[in-house]
Amino acid sequence: MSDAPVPTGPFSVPTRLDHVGIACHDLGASIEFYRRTYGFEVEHEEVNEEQGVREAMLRVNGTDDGGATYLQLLEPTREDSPVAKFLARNGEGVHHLAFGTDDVAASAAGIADRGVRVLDAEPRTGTAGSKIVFLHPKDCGGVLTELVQSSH
Ligand code: MC0
Repeated sequence: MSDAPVPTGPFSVPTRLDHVGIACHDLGASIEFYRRTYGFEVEHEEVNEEQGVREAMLRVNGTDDGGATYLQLLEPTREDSPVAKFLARNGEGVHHLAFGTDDVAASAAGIADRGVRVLDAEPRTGTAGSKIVFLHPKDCGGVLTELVQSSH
């Protein structure tokens, strides 16, 4: 066990699981799998050119006040994107986890202080106008991790 203190305030601690990102080759087929198998419906779809993805958010539980949890299905829009590289290397599957926070910049700064590489110097735009940063998977036990601040 480490003697390092468990992070608490004033550091802005992530408070919930926002989504699980899943890489897929065919967004339509993947949406259909989750609809047919579990009854999950698409709440939102968009293309994020900066990240090189076409994506669908399927709500698993929660409400519309920023406290919901989603599956995020991700199909690459170009070959040099992170999701295309991931698919070429691993095939379809879980790509990242995203934790929700009220203040993504403050959470990222607190986590950087704990020795984890933050991949984005400034928050970028994520799903539905959210603010996001990614943490390096090699500093997070092999899990690509995102911090997300909902737009609402
Ligand atoms: C790569 N690695 C992963 C991984 N991607 N490990 C776990 N999960 C992943 N998803 C590992 C590789 O296996 C490799 O390990 C090492 O990291 C370097 O990978 P690379 O692809 O060769 O190298 P990089 O450095 O070019 O890219 C990796 C990195 C990148 C994580 C830094 O993919 C990145 O910046 N990702 C953040 C942005 C992103 O993923 N956007 C797409 C989702 P070995 O052991 O072989 O060295 S966008 C999104 O999700 C938005 C829309 C949203 O939520 O709103």
